[in-house]
Amino acid sequence: MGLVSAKQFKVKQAQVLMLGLDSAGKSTLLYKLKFNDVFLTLPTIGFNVEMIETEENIALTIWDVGGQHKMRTAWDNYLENIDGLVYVVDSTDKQRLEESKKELELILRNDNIKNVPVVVLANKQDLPGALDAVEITRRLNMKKHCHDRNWYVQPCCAITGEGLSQALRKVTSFAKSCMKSKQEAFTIFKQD
Ligand SMILES: Nc1nc2c(ncn2[C@@H]2O[C@H](COP(=O)(O)OP(=O)(O)O)[C@@H](O)[C@H]2O)c(=O)[nH]1
Ligand SMILES: [Mg+2]
Repeated sequence: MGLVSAKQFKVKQAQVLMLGLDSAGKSTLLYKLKFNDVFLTLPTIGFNVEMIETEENIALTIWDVGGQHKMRTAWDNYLENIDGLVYVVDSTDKQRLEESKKELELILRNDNIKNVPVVVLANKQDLPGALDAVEITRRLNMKKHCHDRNWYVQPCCAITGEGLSQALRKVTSFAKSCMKSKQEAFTIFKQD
């Protein structure tokens, strides 16, 4: 039997959903974050899930859900009770950024993720012609669609890991404040 330290009991669990079009790099990002390694990925059927421990007494359970067209209708099923949304875009795929924006708009309209913070990962920054964070912010119309929640656009590369520690820090702090406001709302609800 292993000993469990008091510290471990204090670790909070945050649920983070990772979405984005197929081939944006979601699964590569998930495994880079978890194992600090690059794996050969196949198109995700269903989902992958990994728990990532952070330095701030919070463990993120990250759900990576398949992004192919036929699977996007299932995204709704994963939107309940999440503390953060990570939305991944391929920063070089200018043709599909419009499609990606529309999918993000659809998700954000869902009542289940009202006020849930969003971190956009502008992935594949290692490739020539990758759009920067300012341009991705503009093309996804973030200021309009996310005016009612915390949001951030982080440029990154899933292969080298560039930008991922900043992304993880942002997701963690957003998820923490999301959990805190849910807890406060619950306490007020109980008092009423
Ligand atoms: N050059 C480059 N390729 C990447 C990057 N991230 C993912 N890829 C590649 O993009 C392809 C799709 O990645 P995958 O993780 O399966 O995308 P998913 O469908 O969103 O899960 C794979 O060939 C990855 O190796 C990146 O940051 N840079
Ligand atoms: Mg995948």
